[in-house]
Amino acid sequence: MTFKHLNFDVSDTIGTLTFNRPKALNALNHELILEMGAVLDLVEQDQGVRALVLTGAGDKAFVAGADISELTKLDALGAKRFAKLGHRTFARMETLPIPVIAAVNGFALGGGTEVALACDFIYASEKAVFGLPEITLGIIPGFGGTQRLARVVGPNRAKELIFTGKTFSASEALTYGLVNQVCTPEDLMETVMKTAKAMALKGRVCIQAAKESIHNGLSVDLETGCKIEINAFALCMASPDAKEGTQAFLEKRKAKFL
Ligand code: CO8
Repeated sequence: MTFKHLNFDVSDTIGTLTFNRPKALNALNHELILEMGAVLDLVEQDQGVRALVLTGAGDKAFVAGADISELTKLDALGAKRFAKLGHRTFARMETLPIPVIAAVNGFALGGGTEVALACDFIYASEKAVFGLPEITLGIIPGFGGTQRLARVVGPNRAKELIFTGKTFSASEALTYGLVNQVCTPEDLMETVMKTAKAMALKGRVCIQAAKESIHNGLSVDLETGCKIEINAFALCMASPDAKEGTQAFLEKRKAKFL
């Protein structure tokens, strides 16, 4: 399948979605978000894809936000529809049964930081620039930024960043806990792929169970979260992953998961 505003390819079980609107620094327009949904459909249907990586084409931007020229044409109801489309699409990455990693290679502003926040975790190039500058445009983050940023970096830091709209570097993002690892621009994709491949070799059921437990546990109290974990653990024990993993340990060999 070919797309107008992004590239998608699968290599060695890792899918890579590359935002590709170089003239607009990969800004997210309506069509691009629909294409992103189509990629998520493909990934969901293809058991051979074991991890998904999101990055930006070129060396300048990951995603420079929602497309501002499109935003200016929206009335309140149009804005609501567009915001809902973004929310629906980004939320699907959280429920995808495989790891989703953002490889942030440049500007990740507004919707760019928001799409990265909806991934399971972020690796960034030293050149990456993050920020939720919507306030400077007279709006607020509308693709989940007020919610996910506050959950990841805490409400006080999120308020500082959202109220000022200031940009911040990859190393600052690392200290905030927004980014897991900072790499040189040359090493970014190789480092991300190495991590993605390590995860792709793990059992499908355990990865899904761990992701669901963490994600679903975050919106409930600890006791309910622990119950979610107990059920997910039981599901793992009934899966071929647990049989293979434990047997391989006893036989002193490396596990080979399906
Ligand atoms: N939308 C549309 N076009 C963009 C965007 C964008 N977000 N960002 C950059 N571009 C375009 C520029 O207009 C320019 O086009 P042209 O060459 O035709 O003039 C081209 O990309 C290159 O950009 P610059 O010349 O500005 O490049 P610089 O290196 O000088 O600056 C920056 C790079 C700092 C990234 C600068 O382009 C910039 O500030 N961009 C806007 C960043 C921003 O404010 N992002 C937030 C957007 S709002 C948002 O994301 C809301 C999300 C929630 C939506 C909810 C739905 C309702």
